[in-house]
Amino acid sequence: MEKTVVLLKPDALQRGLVGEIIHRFERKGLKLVALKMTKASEAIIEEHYAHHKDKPFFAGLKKFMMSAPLVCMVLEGKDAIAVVRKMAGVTNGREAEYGTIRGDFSISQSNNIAHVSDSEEAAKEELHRFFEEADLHDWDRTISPYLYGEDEL
Ligand code: FUP
Repeated sequence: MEKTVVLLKPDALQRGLVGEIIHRFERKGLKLVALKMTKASEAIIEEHYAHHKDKPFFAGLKKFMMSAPLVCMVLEGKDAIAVVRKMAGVTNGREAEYGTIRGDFSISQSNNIAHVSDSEEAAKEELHRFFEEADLHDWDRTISPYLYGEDEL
């Protein structure tokens, strides 16, 4: 099964939305395999958003991402990367569809509640960037046969 990384940003933590968002992922059927809080260093944020480092909004983005701990999780499931991207909605909260996390909770392009992996390559890199091997839990979810068809498992 595919793994994807979600980082709940400081606005999610400050606004008390962490439980609501994890609840959405759990109800969807995604399996939580890692969950932790971490205060991101400047170096980690610069690496994570390296593709934006010359943009005018970069200093503000960095300040925002370091203003409170991040709630970091790894979710597992069939096509988890695409499923979680769809649940998050597009980057700009003002344009994100209602029913998505950003569409329901954000009115901003920068303070948009969550970062989610956007490709297999990004998911692998982010997993190594934000997690240690010991953070990952390979637990047996007994209800999996009820969440997926036999051919999907
Ligand atoms: P995403 O893949 O959805 O995280 O989106 P991007 O890589 O385009 O953006 C990364 C972060 O930069 C997002 F959290 C939003 C922020 N950003 C801005 O603040 N202003 C912009 O014009 C574009 C992105």
